[in-house]
Amino acid sequence: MTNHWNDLKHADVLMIIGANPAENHPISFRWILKALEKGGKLISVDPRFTRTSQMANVYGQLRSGTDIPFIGGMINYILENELYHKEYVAAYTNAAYIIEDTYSFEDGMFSGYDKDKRSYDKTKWAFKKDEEGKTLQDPTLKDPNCVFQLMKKHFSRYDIDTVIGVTGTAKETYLDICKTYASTGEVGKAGTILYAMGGTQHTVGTQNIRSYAILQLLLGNIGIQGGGVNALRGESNVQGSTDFGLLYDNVPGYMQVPTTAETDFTYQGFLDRITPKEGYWVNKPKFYTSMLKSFYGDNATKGNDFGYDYLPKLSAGRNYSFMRLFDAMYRKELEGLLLFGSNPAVGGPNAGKEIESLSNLKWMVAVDLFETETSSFWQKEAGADPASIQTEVIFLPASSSFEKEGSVTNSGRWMQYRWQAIKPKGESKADLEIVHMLARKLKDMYKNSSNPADMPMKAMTWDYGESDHPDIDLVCREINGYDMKTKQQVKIFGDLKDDGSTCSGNWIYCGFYPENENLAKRRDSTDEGMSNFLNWSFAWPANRRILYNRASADLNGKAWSKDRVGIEWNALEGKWKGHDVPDFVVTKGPDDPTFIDPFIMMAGGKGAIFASINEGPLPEHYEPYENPMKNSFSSVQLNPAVQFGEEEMNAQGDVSKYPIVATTYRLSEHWQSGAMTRSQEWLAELVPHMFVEISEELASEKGIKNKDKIVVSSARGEIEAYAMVTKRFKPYKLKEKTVHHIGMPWHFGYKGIVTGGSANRLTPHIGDANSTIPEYKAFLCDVRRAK
Ligand SMILES: Nc1nc2c(c(=O)[nH]1)N[C@H]1C(S)=C(S)[C@@H](COP(=O)(O)OP(=O)(O)OC[C@H]3O[C@@H](n4cnc5c(=O)[nH]c(N)nc54)[C@H](O)[C@@H]3O)O[C@H]1N2
Ligand SMILES: Nc1nc2c(c(=O)[nH]1)N[C@H]1C(S)=C(S)[C@@H](COP(=O)(O)OP(=O)(O)OC[C@H]3O[C@@H](n4cnc5c(=O)[nH]c(N)nc54)[C@H](O)[C@@H]3O)O[C@H]1N2
Ligand SMILES: [Mo]
Repeated sequence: MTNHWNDLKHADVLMIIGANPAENHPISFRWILKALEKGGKLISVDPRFTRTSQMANVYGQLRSGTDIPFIGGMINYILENELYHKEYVAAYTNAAYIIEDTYSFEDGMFSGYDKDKRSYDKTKWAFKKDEEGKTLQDPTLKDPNCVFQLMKKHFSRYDIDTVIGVTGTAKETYLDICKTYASTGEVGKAGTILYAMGGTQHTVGTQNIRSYAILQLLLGNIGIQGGGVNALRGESNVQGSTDFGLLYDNVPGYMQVPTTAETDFTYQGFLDRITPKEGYWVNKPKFYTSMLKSFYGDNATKGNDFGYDYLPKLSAGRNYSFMRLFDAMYRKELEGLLLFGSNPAVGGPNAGKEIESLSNLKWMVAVDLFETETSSFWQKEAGADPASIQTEVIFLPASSSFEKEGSVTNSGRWMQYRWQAIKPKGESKADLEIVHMLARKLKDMYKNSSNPADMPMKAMTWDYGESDHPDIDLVCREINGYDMKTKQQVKIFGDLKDDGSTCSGNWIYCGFYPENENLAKRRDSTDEGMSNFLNWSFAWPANRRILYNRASADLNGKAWSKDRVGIEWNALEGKWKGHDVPDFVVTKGPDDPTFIDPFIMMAGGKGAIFASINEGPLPEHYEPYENPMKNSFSSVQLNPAVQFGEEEMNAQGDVSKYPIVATTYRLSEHWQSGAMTRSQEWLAELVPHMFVEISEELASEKGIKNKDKIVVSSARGEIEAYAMVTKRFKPYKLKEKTVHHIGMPWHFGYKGIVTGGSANRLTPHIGDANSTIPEYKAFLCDVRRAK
């Protein structure tokens, strides 16, 4: 989230697209209700009428996989009717930047495409620079090669009739949504966008979110109270784990993992590659070196490049995301797997094939609260022949969240400490204890080795106490960072150094533990204004509650709205004041020539309307991997930058055989792969069966009645489920034809008190061109009555 949960109450209009917080983030919904109580308007955009839709003033139905046309049409409406926030767009975004003449866009393709690699040469879309290396700009936004004009041209193709022919939305509803949301472009108004998996789990997932960001920049909705692009994160610590390098190509603090490419042979070469020439990221070497110091302590010296060579390197050009790891298992390239709290036999895409992959492992260690479908994939009940599976499975019982201490970070980037509530049951241990014991054991085993390959293990510092229970306070101090000589805690990331004199495990959390107080433990609920609660816990970065808050004020530093002051320049006192922690030195006024623009992490400090990611600098619609119709916007059917994995894993269904569009979603009563909730009597009783929601029209076409047993089939497999005949789905009237749409939860498996077919037996093994998140939300299937 650029903003945070409590801040939602300040919005004039909230658009929830690709998320269903009333059911999946129910506690948060109180802040949304507070906005509505004050007269705010709620828009819900979802293929299915949800409990969130039920609370909305306007509900827009769209076919799964058509968010870019939906938002693209809104962008076009706003540009055509000049409803954007003109001063904001011109000053705070890269709308004025001039693009090189090598940029072009024709029939769905940008310039610079390499067909064999399925990738683009992004230098073709570069900003045009003058001799001094400064980006050329046209503040009048009239130059035909400036971002504003290129964007205008690009989205002019997203006219309302073409859009609704693709999304299937009713025209009056669509116009109502355009008008209602565009009203937040007025100076002083605030609109927020909330999204989650309905937006991301697509082959165009990243561009879906880019389209929300462009819309928000046009309306001047970023950096202000009640605005933002707000990702409703998933499990309680999904935000925290991503911050700490969960993704395969990230180390903590959103920095890159080195690769085997030539540029990365030396630390300096690597730093040169990953450090941009402008924006706050110029400080990356300070953050990276401080991180290496936290990893290797005194074994990281200037002479050995701070232990850079100890870091494992990614094979250049290889992708190590979730699906690609299963591909590698399928090809028998992986021997072993450590599984900490994960149940891919139910939660993974094309789960049938992923289970086959598991059987190619020599060993697997599952660390979990329960024996899941994954840790027992070799059993008869899973449809396997145990005698033929050689994988050795070791199960380690884990303790649950209530049985251990530590912090979790919520979607609003608030790091909140949780104390242990009860002692662990039986022999179960906290994940941190398991990792701690393993690390200590490994270090002991390697301590006398002289093999250079063992140096990383030998050089690693692991000073969290001698007992099996690590001292979390020491972990916290190291995450924050300290001066290597004095051992004084660092106060802010601005104090980190690239000469090895400081350490910090994660620069974005630097400052949560200054001196002797762990701010994640703070619980002062005094609101000093605008619900930012600056003394409650700690928000990264630097306890800032709203990112890019410079944009909450105009060029002169005056708040756009007196009811919604983030920060404001106080000329009398010569400093920025307000209700948040400013993004910059507080005494630097708006007239200071060295003043940084609001989007401090970006080149030139400008919000990126134009941003070069893998499939292009502007979002363009491509149909999902499996789709019911020809792309109306170009002759290019699938996102041209999507990479294919193992061929045998990604069977593709054709519309002639599988004519129905399907999506998957969550229920309040169940949690994820269901391991936890299907083992819990009360929740199991509330939703005891796998079901599929189908429209009345489809039901009558197929001769299916409510509660009938049906079979749902896709190119990957089939499952049985009960039919729930509902008005929540309607057939979609698209340009060429009418298509049926169904939806189903993905919480079921064969373990636990209640069991049922797993939706992921049906889903495809293909994902987004940037993040590789699987396309769980749009695929083709067919339904029939079970015999
Ligand atoms: N009770 C409960 N709460 C949970 C979870 C749980 O399992 N149970 N899981 C947690 C986790 S890890 C996560 S990530 C979050 C996820 O939270 P959400 O993203 O809210 O979860 P979903 O229900 O998967 O998807 C949201 C909506 O997207 C819609 N959708 C499907 N396709 C499209 C599309 O193409 N475009 C648009 N705009 N919408 C589409 C679906 O119909 C659905 O209503 O929830 C968290 N909260
Ligand atoms: N079709 C479809 N598939 C999806 C999605 C979808 O929308 N549609 N959503 C995707 C998303 S967003 C997500 S996040 C994934 C989730 O996929 P998984 O992470 O595989 O699913 P969970 O059920 O959350 O698995 C968590 C496991 O952790 C265990 N556990 C709970 N607490 C602890 C603990 O403290 N320590 C340890 N070691 N174990 C613990 C639980 O018992 C459970 O077995 O699924 C994805 N799969
Ligand atoms: Mo998630």
